[in-house]
Amino acid sequence: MDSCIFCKIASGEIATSFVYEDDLTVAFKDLQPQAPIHVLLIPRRHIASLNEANDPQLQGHLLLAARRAAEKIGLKQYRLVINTGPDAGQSVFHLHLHILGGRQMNWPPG
Ligand code: DGP
Repeated sequence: MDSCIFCKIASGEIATSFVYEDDLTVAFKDLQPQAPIHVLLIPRRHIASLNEANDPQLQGHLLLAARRAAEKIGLKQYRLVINTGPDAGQSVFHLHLHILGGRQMNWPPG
C-alpha cells in the first residue's frame, strides 16, 4: 500500500537494516524501543491489522518467524505483542508483532 510506512520498509523504499527476514516476513528494530531489545516483525504484504488477517498459513508463519527472529537476535525469553486497533495501542496499520526482551516484563501490561 502506497502510503504505508511498513510497506515502504518491507519493500526497501525506506532503507532499513533487517535483523531477520524470510520470503514472507521482515523484522527490524523499533524506532521507539520499550525494552533493551525491541524488534518489529511484519508480513511483507500489507494487512492492516490482525482483524483483517485471513490467511492461516501466513498467520502461523508469523509465529514461527517470531521465534526464529528471537533466536537470531539471541533472545531466549521474550514477549510478543500484537496491538489491534487504536484502543489497544495500534498506531501503524500494517500488522506487526512486537518482540520485546532484555528486561523483566511486568504483568498486567499497561
Ligand atoms: P503499534 O503502536 O503497536 O502500532 O506499534 C508501532 C511501532 O512502530 C511503534 O513502537 C513505533 C514503531 N515505528 C513507527 N514508525 C516506525 C518507523 O518508521 N521505523 C521503525 N523502525 N519503527 C517505527
